Amino acid sequence: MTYRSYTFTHAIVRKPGAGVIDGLRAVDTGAPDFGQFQRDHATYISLLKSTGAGVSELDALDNFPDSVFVEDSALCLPEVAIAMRPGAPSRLGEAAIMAPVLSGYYHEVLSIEGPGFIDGGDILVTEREILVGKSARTDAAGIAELRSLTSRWDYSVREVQTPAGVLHFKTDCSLMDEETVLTTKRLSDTGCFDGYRTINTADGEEAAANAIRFNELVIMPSGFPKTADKLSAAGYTVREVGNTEAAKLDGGMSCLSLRFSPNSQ
Ligand code: CIR
Repeated sequence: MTYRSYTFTHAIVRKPGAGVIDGLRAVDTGAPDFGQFQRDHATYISLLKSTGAGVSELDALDNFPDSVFVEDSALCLPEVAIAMRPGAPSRLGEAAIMAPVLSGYYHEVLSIEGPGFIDGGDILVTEREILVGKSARTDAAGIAELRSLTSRWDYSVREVQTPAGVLHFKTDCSLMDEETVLTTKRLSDTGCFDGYRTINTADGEEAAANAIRFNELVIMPSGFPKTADKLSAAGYTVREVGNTEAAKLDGGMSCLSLRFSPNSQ
């Protein structure tokens, strides 16, 4: 398969544990329903698998309520996997647990050592660069360390700003193809996607921005019909997954997997 920033041979997911109901949230809208969370997670996994990718399903981690959101623990590039340094104290330990898993796929696994912090959810890898949003979880020192680690492979890391009150940069955007980003208007208005083609989420459907392009599919949360129609009209093959329970914990489609095509395989 030709490498593209949206074609993947593998994904890693982690089963939600019963403790997921204690996950972090910006606003408490009630505890997630564990059974519904599990059912939506199973649908998500079956969609990833339907594209032909190998999906590794890790066991739940009882001591880490947010560990179902595996994206934040690592960045997976074709050449290297890098364990992140999550900015929430309760999540810091998730990266060290993910690193040995990634060693099963990569010859080289590096780590952000600190003192800075960086969450995978703040990182958007496109064909031409790596955009990283500063946020409440990701700081300039974390971004600088990522820049230093990836310079060996000539990656260009660009620091941008996650909108105030938005958890992660990718809460508000997703890569659709080599030149197209699905984004909220509040994020595209910052100019960070100048030079890309952008598709804005429909008004009132900002929560649809956290979707994933995974091989031939665009996997998005259900309940955002106008944005789904826009994407279908633009030629994407859209699949919807219930996300009501993960959304109570500020999580969505990208957070639930690490997606990658390692060169070493
Ligand atoms: C957290 O606050 O860390 C989790 N409740 C949600 C993480 C969502 N992850 C992501 O956007 N990449």
